[in-house]
Amino acid sequence: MKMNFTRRTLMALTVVAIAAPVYAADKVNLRLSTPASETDQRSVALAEVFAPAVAEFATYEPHYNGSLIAQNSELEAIASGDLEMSITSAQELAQFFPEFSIFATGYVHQNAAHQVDVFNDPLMEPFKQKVEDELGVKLLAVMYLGQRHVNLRQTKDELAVMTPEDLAGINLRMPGTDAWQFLGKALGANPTPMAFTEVYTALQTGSVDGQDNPLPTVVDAKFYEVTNQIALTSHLVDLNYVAFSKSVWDGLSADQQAAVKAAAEAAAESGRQKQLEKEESLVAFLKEQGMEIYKPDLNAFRKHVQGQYAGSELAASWPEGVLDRINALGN
Ligand code: KDO
Repeated sequence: MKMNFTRRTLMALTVVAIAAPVYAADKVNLRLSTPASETDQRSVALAEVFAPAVAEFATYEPHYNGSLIAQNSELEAIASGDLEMSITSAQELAQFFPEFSIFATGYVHQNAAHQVDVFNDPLMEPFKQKVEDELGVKLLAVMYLGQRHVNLRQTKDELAVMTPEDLAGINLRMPGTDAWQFLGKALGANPTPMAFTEVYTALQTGSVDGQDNPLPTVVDAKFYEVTNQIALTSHLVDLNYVAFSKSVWDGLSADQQAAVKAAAEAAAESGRQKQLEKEESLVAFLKEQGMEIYKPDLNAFRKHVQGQYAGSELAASWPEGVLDRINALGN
């Protein structure tokens, strides 16, 4: 865990980053690191929409599958000037700023449009400002990852997941930060921390019983080859932010900054629409692959998950009134 990564260390790293912005030839070189694959819709959107829109003054150099920086270490890399961009998560940000766990809480965001409304609402300003001031990272746009569901090796005959009680003792891989682990427990499972790039093999060998991710990720990462069922828990309408180095940003002209922001927003919108389409269409594909896909008792899951967060240490870090404001922006 990086909770001991103190604010003072962050400030020091930010100063280093300010002193050494990364430029390639006379264009800014923007290295992006992500655990996602090249074919993931967020990667595709950045390569096809973001990169050409900034090509006049920037080169875009993406690194996929965690090949440059390991999952959950990208923000530190940006802070220390070793990376210019990432597709970060609220869970990762919560390692530094616990209040970000509010955006990583089960059954809070209602859908993709709600995520955008929350991201653009004034309620986000203090969150964004803190990340910028203390980590040297600008959050440019919100990307839609999708509705996360429980995806298991067991067949439905072996284990039908209707309520959180059915997940008791199930080793559910969750990414390795506190906010993720909390969510896994809140679902009723036994969460096992693991990097995304290790999940396929862990499912194949049975070292975990399952994992949670949106349907497009289950397909992109081919998890359907090594699992048998998906219980449509929709426990997290998951998001990522386009994270950008503040020191690089500060070296750009006002026009270039505007172009970078607009390009990130356009890429996010393009990726969001494609991801939504995929969530719809992939149910049929996954069924054709032999996956059993069904709806559990959503009220039971929602009630259990919300009950776990209420009064928790995570909830104690949420600024007063923010949850109500998020809810008010929903349906
Ligand atoms: C994952 O590790 O399950 C996760 O879906 C978490 C997300 O925040 C994000 O890091 C994502 O992986 C990667 O981009 C790979 O899709």
